[in-house]
Amino acid sequence: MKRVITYGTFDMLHYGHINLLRRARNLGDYLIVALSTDEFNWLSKKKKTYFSYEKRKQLLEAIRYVDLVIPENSWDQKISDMYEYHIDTFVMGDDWDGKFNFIEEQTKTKVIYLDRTPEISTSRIKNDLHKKKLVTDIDTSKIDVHTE
Ligand code: C2G
Repeated sequence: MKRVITYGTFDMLHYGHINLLRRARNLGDYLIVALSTDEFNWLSKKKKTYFSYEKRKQLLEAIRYVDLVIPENSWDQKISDMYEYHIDTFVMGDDWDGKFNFIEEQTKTKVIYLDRTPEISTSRIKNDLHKKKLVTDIDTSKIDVHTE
């Protein structure tokens, strides 16, 4: 069984995350997501998430590509994770390109960076919602809404 792992915050889950998770899962037979805890997000990424760790975990566990969700508590857990979970392939979006090559140098785990999905991000969603920019490619005047 080929085991794959990826790490992230996955706040306000969107299709960019799903694209990443689907491609990561397709690189093996079993996908683990190391999900950043609320404390790690705040202390190490200065990020405050909309959804708590428990809610983000619940969302990820509902995705067909995800087999196991574990906590990411520290930048420094990756090497031990590779051994503890017998990981064959480590996957991240290419906004992290090169940042985790040390994993391939120090373990038997292969490191792969996948293209990020353009134009979508959690911060973009927050900004657009703030500016009330909702779905623009539907001409609502053409929608024939039946009132029940
Ligand atoms: N991603 C993507 N396309 C997007 C947005 C995100 O492919 N449009 C990918 C990112 O490259 C990352 C994953 O989805 O691989 C999760 O993204 P974030 O939740 O933003 O994760 P990040 O804050 O980058 O945390 O130790 C690693 C960190 O925990 C990564």
